Amino acid sequence: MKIAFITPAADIRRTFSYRLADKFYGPRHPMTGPLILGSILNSSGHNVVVYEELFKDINFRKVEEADLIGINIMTSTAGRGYEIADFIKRKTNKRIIIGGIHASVLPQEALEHSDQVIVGEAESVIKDVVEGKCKEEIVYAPAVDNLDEVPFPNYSLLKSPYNAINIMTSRGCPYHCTFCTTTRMFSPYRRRSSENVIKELKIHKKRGLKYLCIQDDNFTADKERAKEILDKMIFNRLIFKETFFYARMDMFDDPELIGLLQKANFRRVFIGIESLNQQSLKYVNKKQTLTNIEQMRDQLHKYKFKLIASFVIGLDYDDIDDIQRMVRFSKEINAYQMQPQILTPYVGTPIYDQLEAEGRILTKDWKKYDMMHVVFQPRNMTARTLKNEFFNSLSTFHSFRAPWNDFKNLGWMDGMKKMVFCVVIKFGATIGSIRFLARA
Ligand code: B12
Ligand code: SF4
Repeated sequence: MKIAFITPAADIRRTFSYRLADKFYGPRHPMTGPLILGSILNSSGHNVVVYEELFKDINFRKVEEADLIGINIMTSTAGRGYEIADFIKRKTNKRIIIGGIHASVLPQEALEHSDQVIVGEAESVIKDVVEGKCKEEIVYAPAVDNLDEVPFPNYSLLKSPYNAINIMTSRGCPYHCTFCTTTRMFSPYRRRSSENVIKELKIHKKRGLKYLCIQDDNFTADKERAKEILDKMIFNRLIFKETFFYARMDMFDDPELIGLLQKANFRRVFIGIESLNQQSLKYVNKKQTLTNIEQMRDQLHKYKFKLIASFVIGLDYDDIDDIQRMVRFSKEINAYQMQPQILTPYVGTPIYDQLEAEGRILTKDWKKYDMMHVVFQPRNMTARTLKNEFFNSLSTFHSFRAPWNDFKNLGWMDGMKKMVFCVVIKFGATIGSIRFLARA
């Protein structure tokens, strides 16, 4: 059977300017889900292609050649996914299956736009569903027990451009922050063996890709296992031009781990600081304190990490001062990027349940659930102020002076990249703010 998987992209991300900025900025990598499912189906004799709308417009004439179309949706892309599904159905009446993190929490909604929906990790059921042996409209798939048994994502199926590899060495995270969706989708926390990870990395290295993105929600959750993987990467010379990963700030508690991360060129790290307000940290169950944050600040200057400092803004205990403190702190620690994320209550999380019960959800237009729109009523400020502070914080952090320290600390290339990035973000934040105020 001919099968096409599509991962749709949000409207803003399909614009020419966004794609251009993405191209310049660095690693562009796909979601691994469809590449893994494609790999399973391909080995069963099906003819599979995978499209990522993020990187290039999809040629729907080609998609229509398939007998079955699989669509992968997260919340902010659900609307676009449904548009695509309805369009293909109207035009060709082809079979459509929807899956992914959003379909897994709202399967009935996804079923309005498809023939079948798979809830959860689809590896164990995809073949039976595609081959018509599993006929339920909503199929509940169990979490994969042994991740080492999952086939590697097959990048040769991908028909969209990319320049980086996305690899997941674990699924889920042992923590349970109240706003986090992945710990609910990928539960319980599971790990691949280091041998299995190295086997996959060797294949990617041979293919000559320069960028590696470790997309585990928390790569250093199990520090001993992370060290084992890093050790083996160094031993096998599996070093990439730049490796990106997500971690918690407690990674700085382990000097041996930091040493190995540096040696393996794991340079770009995304850390969820979330808030500089102790009450807010407790409210989101982050299990980290202001003292931990100060300890990280004192460690950071010793190492050459390109830190993406991520914060959730608009939490119930935060006020405007906290947002402004975030900008000052990000500058103080010389964050390579400051990423304020407007609190987004995803369905299925405790934060969503709380805000829904309090009647504070302002819209269920999923396209706005992208961490850049205010979709709930904040407690200590208006929705308008929160949105404005989001733009202001981006504009203030990305000042024209911001890259100078990076030239000094990280070198010419990263300094230049940061400079262009600052111009783009400052410009984007200014335009965004003007458009928002004009509409309000
Ligand atoms: C890689 C990634 C990206 C990449 C690439 C995305 C792309 N190409 O569209 C980048 C960095 C660009 C990105 C961007 C964004 N992302 Co993102 N991303 C991820 C990340 C880290 C890994 C995805 C992955 O490979 N997962 C591993 C595989 C195994 O899981 P999977 O792909 O979901 O597949 C499984 C199931 O979903 C299912 N399945 C998947 N596809 C299909 C298809 C069918 C037909 C079926 C039946 C089943 C099925 O089976 C698969 C195997 O088990 C996830 C976090 C995570 N842990 O998943 C966040 C995540 C998906 N992203 C998220 C968000 C919010 C965003 C942004 C909105 C961020 C922003 N502020 O702009 C944007 C939106 C981009 C867009 N497309 O418009 C959230 C989504 C939350 C939600 N509930 O919707 C997540 C969960 C991160 C988080 N911690 O909150 N992202
Ligand atoms: S530490 Fe990160 S990945 Fe883990 S639950 Fe919290 S936000 Fe989610």
